[in-house]
Amino acid sequence: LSLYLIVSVNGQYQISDITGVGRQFDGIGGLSGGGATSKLLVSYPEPQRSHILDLLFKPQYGAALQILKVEIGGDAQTTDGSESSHMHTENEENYNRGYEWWLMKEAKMRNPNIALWGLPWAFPGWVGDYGSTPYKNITKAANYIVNWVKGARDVHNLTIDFIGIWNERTWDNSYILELRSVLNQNQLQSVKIVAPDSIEFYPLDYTGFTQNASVFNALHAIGVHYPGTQLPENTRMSSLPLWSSEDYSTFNDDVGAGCWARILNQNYVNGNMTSTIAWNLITSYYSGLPYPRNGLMDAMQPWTGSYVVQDPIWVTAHTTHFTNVGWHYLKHGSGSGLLRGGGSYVSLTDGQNLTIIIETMSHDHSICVRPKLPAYIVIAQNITFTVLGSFYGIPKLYVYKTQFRYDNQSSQVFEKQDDYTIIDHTINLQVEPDCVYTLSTVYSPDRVQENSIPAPQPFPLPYSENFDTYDMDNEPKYLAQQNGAWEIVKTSTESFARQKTISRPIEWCPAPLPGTSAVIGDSSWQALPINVSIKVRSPAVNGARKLFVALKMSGLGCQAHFTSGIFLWLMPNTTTYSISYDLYSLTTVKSGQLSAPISFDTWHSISLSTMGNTMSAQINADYISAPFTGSTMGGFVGIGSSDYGYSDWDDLMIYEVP
Ligand code: 147
Repeated sequence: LSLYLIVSVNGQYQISDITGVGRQFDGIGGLSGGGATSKLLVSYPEPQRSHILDLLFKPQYGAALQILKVEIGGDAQTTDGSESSHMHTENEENYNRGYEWWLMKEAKMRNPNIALWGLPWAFPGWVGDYGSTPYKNITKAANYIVNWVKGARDVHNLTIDFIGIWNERTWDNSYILELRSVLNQNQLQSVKIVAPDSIEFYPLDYTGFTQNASVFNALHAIGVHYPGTQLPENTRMSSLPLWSSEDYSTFNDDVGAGCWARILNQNYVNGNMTSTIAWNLITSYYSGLPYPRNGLMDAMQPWTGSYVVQDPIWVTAHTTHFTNVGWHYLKHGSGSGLLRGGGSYVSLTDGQNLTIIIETMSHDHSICVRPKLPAYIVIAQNITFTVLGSFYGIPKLYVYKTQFRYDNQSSQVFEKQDDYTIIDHTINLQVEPDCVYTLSTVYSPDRVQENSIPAPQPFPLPYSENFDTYDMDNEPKYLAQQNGAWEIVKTSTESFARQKTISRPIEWCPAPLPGTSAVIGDSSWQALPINVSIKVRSPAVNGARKLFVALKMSGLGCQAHFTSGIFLWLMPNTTTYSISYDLYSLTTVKSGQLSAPISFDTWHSISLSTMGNTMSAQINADYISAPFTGSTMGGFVGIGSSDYGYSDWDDLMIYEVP
């Protein structure tokens, strides 16, 4: 008998607004960027691209996200690549680079109420007078960010709702005040500042941050990262909205979905946080880059249109289909709280409607990337809710259920159940571990079943790219810039890709690369022959000093110190070439002289291949061959430069293994 007592527990809870409601619900969002996480999405074929965007943004359809947060590109590596700045240099502005503008427009098209949010990771060097912080000249930095907000409005007709400071780096109170004042000077009073976007779990006490009354007044919300659902007591009681402004970052299997379900509820229950943003929105970066499958769903097959709708999408739906930003949570103990048998419940209302979300994620099935999750137990439980106040007369609720199973039975994911008829103002539920339930007066249709998703295929070979089919300033498809910014340049006679970052950015990575790089293809590629044409200007007009063409590039992201591969290096205006197995060219394994220099301002044809134990290169008319003794790891095809400066690239060919 005693055995039975410990496997199930009863709990009684009130759902009531008699003593008022809790904090305002500010929405669930996804983060595109930080960095380059949506790179492959934009080149998807139709109709798959539209299907995917529907799954992310269309109300009551898939994730139905309420917020889209994007990176404000800064030309430097920010996790899975670099995103282009709208001002590579102080004297130019361009609002047609990259894919975040496109993504924001697609999101708005599907949900005009979606909130938009911009946050920088890296900055172009000039913003900080070529130092390592953007706060050296706060007026310059504020103007740079406000330009991005104005570009969104004037070029794309997008209204930016929120703007941040500097992702996970120091904040500066005078910069926050300056940003507020430059926004106001530009009639952008409606653009709200969220800060500091720092990592909380160290743990950081934010009261010092908001003690300054003018800073407090300049802020709309405190945004913290990976809070593990907790905040220090004095921060948790702040009258400012508290947001988990980056969270999740977990492999998107059902444990990842469990993580997401648990934090979506418990960020409010434990931490008073009323908005949670998933890093990242969608896995649209090559596998082989850091944090694989950390998106709410995967779409990394633009060449086939293949994608996977993972369960974090449907966990999101449990909240977003049944709420709107501006609703209120019910208070702790009268609609929101922890469950006796483990797990949590939250209730939200607009004054009339009621939505209750229950999650019972077990410890091992809801571990997130960070911080460490303390041990706890979840057991089966009988839950009784007594419905009071404005909700007293509600006759029935729609019910949606997810149950993740780890016992060879199939999971149920966001399945509509029979309606629940409320008798005697009482709701009774028997709940197992690893479930999410939504009970709501709001109806949402059954989960959409995706049909005819194309099968995945390896990167298509042979592959050729002549950069002729783009508009000026477009970022070339499939070419995943890792540091720097590649854009299409069109002249009356030719069209090619140019790397356009000409000075060292204010980097975000702790151990940044000294130059530029971009990769394409597949992280498992071994022996491949490639051809590419290069052209470079003199350093006097910002040409790069040393270019590379690479095979087998691996160890990317912020780990540039560990990037290995076969790197063929060429020095413009000289006859010197060299080969190294690392991106920093620390160990030269072969070097020599060409019969003619890599002259400025003309195209040079380069080939590189490996076969068995031999690597070979052809540079114009010169042929080089050497034994290959480097890493056996596969990797991408890559191009780039040892420093910052223009480099031009054309006619890239990647052949099948002969
Ligand atoms: C965050 C970044 O803001 C994202 O761009 C992305 O890199 C994400 C990946 O999980 O992580 O930054 C963090 C990186 C490391 C830690 C915390 C946040 N950490 O090790 O505690």
